[in-house]
Amino acid sequence: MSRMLTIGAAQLGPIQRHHTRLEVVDRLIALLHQAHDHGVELVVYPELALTTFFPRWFVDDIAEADHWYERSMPNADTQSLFDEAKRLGIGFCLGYALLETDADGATRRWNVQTLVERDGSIVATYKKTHIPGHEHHEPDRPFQHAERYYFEPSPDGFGVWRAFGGLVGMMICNDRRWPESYRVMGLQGVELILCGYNTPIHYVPDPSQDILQGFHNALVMQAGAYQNGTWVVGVAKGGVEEGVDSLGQSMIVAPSGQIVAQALSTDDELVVARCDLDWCRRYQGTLFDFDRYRRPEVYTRITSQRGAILPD
Ligand code: CDT
Repeated sequence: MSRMLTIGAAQLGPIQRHHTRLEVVDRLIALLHQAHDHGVELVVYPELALTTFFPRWFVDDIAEADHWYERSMPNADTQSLFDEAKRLGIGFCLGYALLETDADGATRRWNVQTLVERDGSIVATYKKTHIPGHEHHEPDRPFQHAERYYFEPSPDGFGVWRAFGGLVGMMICNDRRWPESYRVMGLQGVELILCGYNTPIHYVPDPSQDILQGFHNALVMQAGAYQNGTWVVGVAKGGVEEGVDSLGQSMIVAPSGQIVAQALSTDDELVVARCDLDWCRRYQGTLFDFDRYRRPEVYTRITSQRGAILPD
């Protein structure tokens, strides 16, 4: 048996502050056309794929940052991407910042990815769960990573949806470093996890990690794929954006944990792989037969506590 899906990881190079949404959407559509030439059925774009990674700057009045957020999806700036993808019969996953007003009139700010099927219908919008970085201005840093100021952590957790002939989940950037992200989706039978990221090479709290950024990126996605018997597609916005160098190395990882395709550059680059969703069964039905081998009764700490509690 095989359920083949041809997937394109559509890495982006930097988006500078002065680049308009329409300029960026032109780049997304150029990658979509490359994808079409390769028979791709699903294109995955990075986290915050419509703008520069604005959490690197702090503004005292958060309303001054509202222009970085979308109010709806699709919207006037992105409609051409939706139209062209539908015309070509290609689905896609797009990361962006979303500003919502809730029923009480409160403003809610999210870091999201929307998954769109080949017929143009929206499958789901996933909101980022693990929000890294800091809440307040830290003037001694060479650049900020104030995601915790700009985005709320989603209360929804990790869903899995029937789409593209399989079971598809999403996560965003820092989510990929947490084994729980993959496992919660694994427990819903996930076969394909889509993940956009923006990962600065320089990790300010501990620069000894800088040289390991590529290793850690591959390590977590390969482990997450293997331990849950799922495909994982990780897609970067890389290169030097407003003076901050970010990791490329977009990759498509098989349920075996093997990298089957990887970006060579830190620019706009399409990486393609033919992914057999039935390959997941080899792992989910054997070594990682969860129902047979997992021991949830001894894992209660996973959900009952957050930080480590040391023994006496
Ligand atoms: N965008 C995002 O989540 N980036 C983080 C950077 C490290 S935390 C400052 C990441 O996990 O790649």
